[in-house]
Amino acid sequence: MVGDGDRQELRAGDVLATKRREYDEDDVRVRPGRSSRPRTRTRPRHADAVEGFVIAVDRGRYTCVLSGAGPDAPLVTAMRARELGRKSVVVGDRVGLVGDSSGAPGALARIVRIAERTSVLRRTADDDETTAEGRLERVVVANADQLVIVSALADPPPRTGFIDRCLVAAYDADIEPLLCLTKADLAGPEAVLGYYTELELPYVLIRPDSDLAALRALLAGRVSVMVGHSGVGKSTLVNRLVPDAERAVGTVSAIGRGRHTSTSAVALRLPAEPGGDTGWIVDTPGVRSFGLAHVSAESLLHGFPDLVEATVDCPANCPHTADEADCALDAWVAAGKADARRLASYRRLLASRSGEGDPREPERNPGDPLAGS
Ligand SMILES: Nc1nc2c(ncn2[C@@H]2O[C@H](COP(=O)(O)OP(=O)(O)OP(=O)(O)O)[C@@H](O)[C@H]2O)c(=O)[nH]1
Ligand SMILES: [Mg+2]
Repeated sequence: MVGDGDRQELRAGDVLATKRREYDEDDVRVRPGRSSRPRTRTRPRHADAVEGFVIAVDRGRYTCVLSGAGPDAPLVTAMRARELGRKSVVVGDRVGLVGDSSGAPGALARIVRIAERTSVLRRTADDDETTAEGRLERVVVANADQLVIVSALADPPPRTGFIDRCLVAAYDADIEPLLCLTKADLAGPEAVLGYYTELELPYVLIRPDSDLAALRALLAGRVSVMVGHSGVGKSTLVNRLVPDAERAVGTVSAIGRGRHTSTSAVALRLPAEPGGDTGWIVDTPGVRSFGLAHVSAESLLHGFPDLVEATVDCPANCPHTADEADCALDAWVAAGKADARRLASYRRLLASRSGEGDPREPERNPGDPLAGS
């Protein structure tokens, strides 16, 4: 929303342009028309702001790289300017910086504006929008192009319900999903890939000795964010992709849960591919669940492109639940057009939003390995 201050400033700019035209006839030809002039939210006193990209956030300090700066340029530490109000700044944000942006030791810049975000990946602590926890919405990362859903094939076992939730979040945020199956040395991918047959979901398989060329090609020139349970190998992978990343790597305990080794999101610059742009990979802390309270019931279906087509045959306002006799999804699955487990997963998600289902293990689907344990 444009605040009053901004509107005034736009008007002031318009007057200035008109006046200048009186003095310089050439100006009329070169200046773009009024309507095509880009609207700017720049406050005059920050006309000197430089653009930065937020790569880490830690206790009110934001680490940024200046746009256009090479990999060896110093990092800029910044704080938020008061005028940002309550707007949060997250990893991936493109910001305007004023003050000392030299990156010299002890230098502190100020973030005076946040560029409009091209995407916002959100999650809530749980699914329940009626509780404080459920409403607590976290922005995981801004401006990501790709969501790398990292799932181990064993230790911890894959949870298709979790992957399904990440897919919902990706489609909801308009971020392309990529399934990254790690620990392929410990178990085969057949069960997980079989579950997603109808989806044409891009995927990569990772083992400790695998060549990462295919993954590097998919990451080149884009901002990708990794999400996954603790212990699935996100930081291990980042360390392989970015040789000087030095991300801490944890051990997976006997019960198959990692220890949340990484504690905050950090964006790392990927080595440039020959002739290509550099890209960024965001390592995030492991999450236990991916709450979707912020996603409307209708939007949930967008995470299930293999089912969505069937719903044109549903009655108006069909809730798509199992007890809705005329829901077209059952016939669609019976005709072999989608996997019955995907429909069950979708309905479990619907149920979890209305407070049904098992809140402790919302992401475990019955067909998953070790699902019964
Ligand atoms: N066998 C095998 N082990 C792996 C592989 N990738 C990672 N690991 C191990 O899995 C454990 C956890 O790896 P991390 O990279 O710390 O996992 P993470 O996803 O970053 O975990 P959090 O930071 O807690 O979210 C480490 O002991 C790794 O050595 C793999 O491909 N195969
Ligand atoms: Mg980690």
